Amino acid sequence: MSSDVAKGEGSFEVVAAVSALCEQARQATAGTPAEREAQRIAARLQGPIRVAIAGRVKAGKSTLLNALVGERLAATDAGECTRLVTTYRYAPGYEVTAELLDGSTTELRFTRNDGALQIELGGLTHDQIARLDVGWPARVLADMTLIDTPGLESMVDENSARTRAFLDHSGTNPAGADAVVYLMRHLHRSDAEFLGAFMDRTVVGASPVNALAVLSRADEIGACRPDALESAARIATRYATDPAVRTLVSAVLPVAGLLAETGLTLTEAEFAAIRELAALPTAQRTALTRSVDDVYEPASAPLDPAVREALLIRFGLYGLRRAISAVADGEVTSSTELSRRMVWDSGLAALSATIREQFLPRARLLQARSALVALRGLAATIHDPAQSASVAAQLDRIDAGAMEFSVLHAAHLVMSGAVNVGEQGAREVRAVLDADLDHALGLAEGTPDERRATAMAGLSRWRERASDPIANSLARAVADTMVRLYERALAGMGASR
Ligand SMILES: Nc1nc2c(ncn2[C@@H]2O[C@H](COP(=O)(O)OP(=O)(O)OP(=O)(O)O)[C@@H](O)[C@H]2O)c(=O)[nH]1
Ligand SMILES: [Mg+2]
Repeated sequence: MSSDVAKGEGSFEVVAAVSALCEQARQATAGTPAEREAQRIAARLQGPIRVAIAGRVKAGKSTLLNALVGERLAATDAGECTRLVTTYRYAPGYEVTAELLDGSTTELRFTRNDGALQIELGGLTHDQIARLDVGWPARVLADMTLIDTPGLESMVDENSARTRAFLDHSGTNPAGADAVVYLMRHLHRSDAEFLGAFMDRTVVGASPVNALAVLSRADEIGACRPDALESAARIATRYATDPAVRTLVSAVLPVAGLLAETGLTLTEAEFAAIRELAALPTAQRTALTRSVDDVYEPASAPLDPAVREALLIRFGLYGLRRAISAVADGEVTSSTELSRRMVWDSGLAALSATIREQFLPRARLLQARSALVALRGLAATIHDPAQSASVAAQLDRIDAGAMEFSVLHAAHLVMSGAVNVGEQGAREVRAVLDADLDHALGLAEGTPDERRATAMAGLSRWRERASDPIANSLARAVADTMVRLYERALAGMGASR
């Protein structure tokens, strides 16, 4: 085994095997409607990782997506587009297409209104459209395709059904996403339960290896008080240790998506308006932003009420107060500085970093797994029984034999808390998921004898666990995987001597 076989970018063996199987499935379905699905699976395996943004209605999903991209692409109003799954992927130019329920696609016209993308459905209604696809030359999208999903209202309503169908990782429904960012708005018990139900019932493949949670609209916590973001951070930390949450996601990060979105798309006109409000006497500006109603109060400020309303929509009450006082106190003196301040406050940087650290190194592996699940669905639809059986048999072979999937499975068991291997053991398992094997196992440095001794020590540690009579089968599976990794590393050392 090459030393980087368990690493995301290095998972060539399993990706190559799955790619070859995609091609076989394509040939077996040539000329049938399923051929397109085979092509789609193959294309997804090659493209960037697909990250879905999911959560309840109005959790702030579209706003957060815009913040991640740095442009106002996803609709945050009440229009029809919020009810559709929309994929935002990198393209050298600008293009918007609708995939209809009958499988055909049609190009859609779009405009930009005050910087916000507006898609014209051209007479189509949302119930004719399976999903929208937006190609856009935004840098972030070169690394990951982002997918906005309709809000989950309940586990039964139609919009939720679309989201669930899209994310479903089981049965015949090929999963549309390789990883999920799940937004929770408030820390009501029901949100944790909802997260559990959502993950259990709809994203069977989701686990701490490919799911993060965001405590969204963090600025609104505690009625937008000045310490809202600090409270949000504390609550998110507490939430992350809740067993019901920890088994499903690897982290809970507080983010005020609106602050980030507006910060990244701030206009000079908006800054000028903020500056005008900041110039008011202290008592007057405090009174102006005491509540949402006060902002709307026609006689209360120099600006046109429509401008104040627009500011409220763009900044939120917390953001408006914060921006006005930052300018009034001289903390920021230009639109660039205000923009930077808002993005900093929002918590976006930590989320972006976590997505990059946790999803990107595993991207190829997660994609290979998604493709495998999708191929399983496709195999069942291949008419020629011999071909269908051949594809299915190869799927089984890859599934059971690929070391990479064993590593992914072990990481899932450890990170979700299903198996306890101690802190050091857990670090080791997580490391082999993301780093090249020698680095992950501490075998990259030292003399050959030292490296061999380290590997032998690791091997005996995990062998002991693997043969522990009181360990359950899951714990043994994790230990067996680690034993195999150390054995291979040792075999590699033998060969290089
Ligand atoms: N104060 C504040 N408001 C936010 C934040 N994020 C979103 N909002 C507001 O919440 C409302 C819903 O935001 P969206 O981003 O459309 O939420 P969504 O989850 O995509 O909503 P649906 O797609 O309709 O389920 C909008 O009015 C946003 O401006 C935030 O971080 N802070
Ligand atoms: Mg939305």
